Amino acid sequence: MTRLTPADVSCIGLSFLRKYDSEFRVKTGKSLTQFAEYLAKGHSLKFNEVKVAVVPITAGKGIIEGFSKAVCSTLSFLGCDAFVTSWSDVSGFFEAFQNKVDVIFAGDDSIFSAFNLNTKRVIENSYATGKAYAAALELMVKDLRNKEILVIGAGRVGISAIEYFLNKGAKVMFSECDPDRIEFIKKEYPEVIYESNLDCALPKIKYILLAAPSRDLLHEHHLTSESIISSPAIPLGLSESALKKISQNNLIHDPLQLGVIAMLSLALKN
Ligand code: 2YG
Repeated sequence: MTRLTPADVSCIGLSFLRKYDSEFRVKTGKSLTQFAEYLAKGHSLKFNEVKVAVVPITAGKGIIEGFSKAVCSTLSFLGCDAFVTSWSDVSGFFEAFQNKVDVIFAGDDSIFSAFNLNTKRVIENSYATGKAYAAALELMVKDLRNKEILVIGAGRVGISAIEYFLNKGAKVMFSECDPDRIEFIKKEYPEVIYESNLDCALPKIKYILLAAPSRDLLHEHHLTSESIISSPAIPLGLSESALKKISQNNLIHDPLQLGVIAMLSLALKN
């Protein structure tokens, strides 16, 4: 699983999020708040009535400077009463319970999750991120029915996105280098077509969900000006020439925000 760096998250504050929100609206037609409600299948989520604690976790490789603050800023931007606990780990959970929060966000090196203390629902970041980036691609493509979508990377994020696309009637192809993952997808999702060679699949497939965390995976010959790319993967797998080839309004990519928004939305939806 990709581990974010302080450089990935240090910029994520309220003014940055305001700019990100307006760019997201141009690309998808929805604000981040409207997107959160879209993910909750239209349930109106009263974010300003939700109290959230973000608990820093020192386990394993330890705290990522700025990570909890970035999560907190994203949640505050949606209107939640969000704070980072003064204490970390179990003490931080204790502090969250003392403050009678509705949701706790916390992440170690393996799992980053939202815990809804009222409904006992737990939403893991990879699952939520896959849904978020699939839904963002759907909004940019407008209608997924019978559209060909290529999912690059069949890890937890890619699988979550594949399920979203299948539920929406899309024709899904996937690309993956790990043989065990390839076998898993062929067995669990037989209707999903394996593309062994990106140079054959692209640029004929215009809609791409890029969930493989590798640099320079896609180059200009893989894309056209009509390519639409939704990329949760860190680092972004487009080469300089590929980035120049596509319209910036046809690319959705961020290190953390959409995943956090989807975690909250899915944790709250009843
Ligand atoms: O509390 C802290 O500061 C650290 N224990 C957080 C560690 C998070 C590790 N996980 C990641 O960096 C990413 N999987 C987070 C989500 C990335 C979304 N694209």
